[in-house]
Amino acid sequence: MQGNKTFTMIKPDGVANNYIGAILDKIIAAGFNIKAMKYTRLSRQEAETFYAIHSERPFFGELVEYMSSGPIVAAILEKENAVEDFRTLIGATDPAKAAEGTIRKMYAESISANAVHGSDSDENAAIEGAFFFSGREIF
Ligand code: IDP
Ligand code: MG
Repeated sequence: MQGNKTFTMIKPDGVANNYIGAILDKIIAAGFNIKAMKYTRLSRQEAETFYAIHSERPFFGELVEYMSSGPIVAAILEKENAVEDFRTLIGATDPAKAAEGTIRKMYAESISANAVHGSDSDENAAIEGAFFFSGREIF
């Protein structure tokens, strides 16, 4: 059975370019409910932990540096088939390859600074949500 929750971040470029409102509008218009949300910033060490799965990839250093470079918005979202539908809404990792109308196509700067994160599985959605939120912050 597909889960009904996913985890997202509006990444430092999305926040710095003042796209928080526009991105949240698209998320809500697509039928997602916000179950938890916070404006925060990752330390270097927290970014390393969050992206540990990518630690062997050549872009890991760049990714950690970038994700800790400024504030982000973290959120847990709810919708039927949330993980898959949210990945469709955000589009491909590289905005140059993302479909028209997707969040990354509209708001991302580059393959690294690509505006939003979206969990890739129900299991990772649960892990990533728990990284930022405790039970009493989730509605
Ligand atoms: P995803 O965010 O679409 O799931 P992943 O492959 O899981 O993409 O990569 C995680 C993040 O690492 C991407 O969102 C992007 O910020 C960064 N990233 C991925 N590939 C590259 C790359 O080739 N160069 C620089 N950064 C990258
Ligand atoms: Mg990923």
